[in-house]
Amino acid sequence: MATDYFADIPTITYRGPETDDEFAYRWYDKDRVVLGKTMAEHLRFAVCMWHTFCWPGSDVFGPGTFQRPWAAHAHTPEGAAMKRDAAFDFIRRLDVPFYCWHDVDVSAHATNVADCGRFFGEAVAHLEQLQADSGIALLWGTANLFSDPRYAAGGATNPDPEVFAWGAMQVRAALEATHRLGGANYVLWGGREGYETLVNTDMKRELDNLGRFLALVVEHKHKIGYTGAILIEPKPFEPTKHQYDFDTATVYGFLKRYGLEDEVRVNIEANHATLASHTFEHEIATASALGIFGSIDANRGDYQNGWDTDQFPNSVEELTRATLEIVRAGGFTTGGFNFDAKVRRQSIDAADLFHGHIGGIDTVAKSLLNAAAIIEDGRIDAFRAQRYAGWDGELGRTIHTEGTGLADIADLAIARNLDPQPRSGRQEWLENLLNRF
Ligand code: XUL
Ligand code: CO
Repeated sequence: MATDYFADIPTITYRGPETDDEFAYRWYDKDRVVLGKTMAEHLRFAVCMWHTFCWPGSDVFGPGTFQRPWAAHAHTPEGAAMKRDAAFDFIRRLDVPFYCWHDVDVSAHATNVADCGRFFGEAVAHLEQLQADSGIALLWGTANLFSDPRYAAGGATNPDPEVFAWGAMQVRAALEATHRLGGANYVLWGGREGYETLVNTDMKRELDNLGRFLALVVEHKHKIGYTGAILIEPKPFEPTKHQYDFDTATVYGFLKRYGLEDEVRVNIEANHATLASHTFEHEIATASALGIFGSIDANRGDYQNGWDTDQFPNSVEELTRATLEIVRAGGFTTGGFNFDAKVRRQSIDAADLFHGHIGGIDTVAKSLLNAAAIIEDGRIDAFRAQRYAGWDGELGRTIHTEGTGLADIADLAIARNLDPQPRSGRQEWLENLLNRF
């Protein structure tokens, strides 16, 4: 079963900002060198399997609106293969280097352990072939421990240890498949690792079980010799009322508690950051400061709706601030920009999938150029450096010297008769400067 669903769409190439071509990049010029690396190396774009090839265009008030040729059969092994072929055809035409999956996105639908193993095994063998033929690589794999009704009360945090064990079965298979396919990262998003009400929830036990699960994943990673990064994707709520991986800082506290802060990093999603009442760049800067920055799920929310709308990013201004933090953090190592984004329910055509991705890619690419210009200009970073310059001086160093106590510093303030004066933070001037880019 093959499909020519995308046959009318040409391969997307860079044509520059003046082009009228709707199937071209205006800013993403993959071989252009920016701050010492090509744009492709900086941005490491990935297409996600779930929104782009699995989601039917349904919402809570109505069924799917899309008529993808593979959709009606995707629960069967033949239909799942057709979906995988279509996905690689799409990614090849988009000319991006990576893709991402959940186990259930690429596999036929299984209801028992035997089919689970068989269907997923077939899928992975096929993906290995598709990757080899196309040169498209796996940015990350993950296991879906939230859609099947058996996960209604969570995966690792389920009150029933049999569900924990089912989850272990799925995650072992997905982690080993990620290893086999050369995936750069393995992601855990705790979709239902949280609670609806404390009336029925033993939080301490659930947190300990989640910590146990993560420790087992890390241990297995080392056992099989997988060298990619393990990433947790924070999200404050949705689908559960309260999720344990609320935001980057909460995840860090959790990792510290279970001794995993050197083993696990974060996959930061823009829309999850805004749901947690943070800016996207706040989450990136937090991860960078704590040494756990991993990867990005690129999308945007809606400032009026306040739920996870997963739209394609389209604000160069917002993305510039985020990209600046990524560059300041030293850029990606294993991570990249995965489009965890979906076209709207009325955008039913094959072309719409391209327009969504082209717009998102160009928005991020233009933002990288802006961030590079800001860094090359140097005035903002120079202001920041000068603002903290005292910490490189004698007093700053003394405060940080091992053995200096609170009383020593207090005595010093008295002895020197210190009288520190407020200085302008120059926010308006800096914001004006930023806007010029
Ligand atoms: C859900 C979400 C997931 C993860 C992978 O909000 O972002 O798609 O990225 O499980
Ligand atoms: Co995501």
